[in-house]
Amino acid sequence: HEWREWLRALPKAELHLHIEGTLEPELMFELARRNGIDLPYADVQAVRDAYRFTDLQSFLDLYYAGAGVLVTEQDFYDLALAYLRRAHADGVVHAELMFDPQTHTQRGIALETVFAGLARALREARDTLDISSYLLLSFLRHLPEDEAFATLEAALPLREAYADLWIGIGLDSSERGNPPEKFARVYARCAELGFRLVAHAGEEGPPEYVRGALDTLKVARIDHGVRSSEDPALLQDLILRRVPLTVCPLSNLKLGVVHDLREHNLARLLRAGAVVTLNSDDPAYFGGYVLDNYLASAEALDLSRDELVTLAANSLKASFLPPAGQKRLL
Ligand code: ES4
Ligand code: ZN
Repeated sequence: HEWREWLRALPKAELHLHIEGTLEPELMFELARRNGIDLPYADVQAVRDAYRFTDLQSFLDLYYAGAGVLVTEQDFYDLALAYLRRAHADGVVHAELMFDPQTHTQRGIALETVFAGLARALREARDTLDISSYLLLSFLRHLPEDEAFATLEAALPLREAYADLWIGIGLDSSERGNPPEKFARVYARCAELGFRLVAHAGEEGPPEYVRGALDTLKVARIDHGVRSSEDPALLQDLILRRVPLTVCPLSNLKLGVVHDLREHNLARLLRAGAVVTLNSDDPAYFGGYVLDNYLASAEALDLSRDELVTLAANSLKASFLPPAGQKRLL
C-alpha cells in the first residue's frame, strides 16, 4: 500500500544487521545440499516452524546451527548478495553488515574464505546496484577475550585487501553475564588500530552494560540500547552526546524484549531526543527486513511522517560514511 511505497522511497541506511541472520530457509537448504550437509528439518516450512523464540539464547542456538551450512567462498557471496538485493529493494542505500568470524573459524572455515565471499558480494552490489556497504567484524561475547584477540590477530593481515569494506568492530551474542568490561583490552587495541567501534548493549542486559559500552569500550553507537530508558541519567547522556541507538523492533518482539510493538519505547526515546535508527538485526529469523520494521513501528506507535523522515535521516547520519557521502545520499 501507499505507506509502504512512501517509506520505501526514503533513503535509508541499515546499521544493525548480522549477515548470518539473513540466511533464509530456502538458501539454507540449497547450501546444505551443495555442501552435503544433513539438516535436522524435513523442509523449509519445518525450519520456519522452529523459529518460535522465547529469549535471545533460544534464537542464538538456531542461528549458530543454521550458519553451519556456510562453507565455501561462494556460499558467503550468495548469502551477502541476496541480502543486498533485498535491502536495495527496500530503499536501503547504505548497509553496515556485522559478521561473526568465530562462528566459522570454530568449524574449520578459513577467515579468508569468509572475507573473500562477503567482499565479492559487497563490491558487486556497489557497482551494479549502487548500494554502498561496510563490514563490522563482531566478537562473540560468550567466548573469552583471548579468543577475540586471536580473531583480531588472524584478521589483521587481511586488512589491506579489504580496507574499502572492513572499517569497524562489533560485539554480539549472549549479553547477560558477559558485560562489556570483559572486552576492554581488545576494544582498546581496536581503537588504536583506527577501527570504528560498536557493541550490543541493553538488549537483554541492564543499562549498566550500555554505560560500560560507552565509557569503557568507547563505542560510537549502541546496538539496541532499548533498556537505557531504565536509567534516566544514562539516557540524558546518550541524548546529549548524540550516541545513536540501532533499534530493531521486530527482533525485540520475536525475542520477548517487548511483548507488543505498541509497548516499544523507540517512539519515546525518539521524542525525548535520542538518535534512534530502525534496523532488522536478523531478518530471516525475525520475520521482516528493514522496510517491515519501519512499517510495523509506524503502525504500532503512530509515528508521524516527520518522525519517519527523522528515523531515516538519523540512519544515514549515524552511519560510518564520511559526511560528504551522507549528504549525497540524504
Ligand atoms: C544477535 Cl539479536 C542479537 N543479539 C545479540 N547477538 C546477536 N547475534 C546475532 N543476532
Ligand atoms: Zn544484533
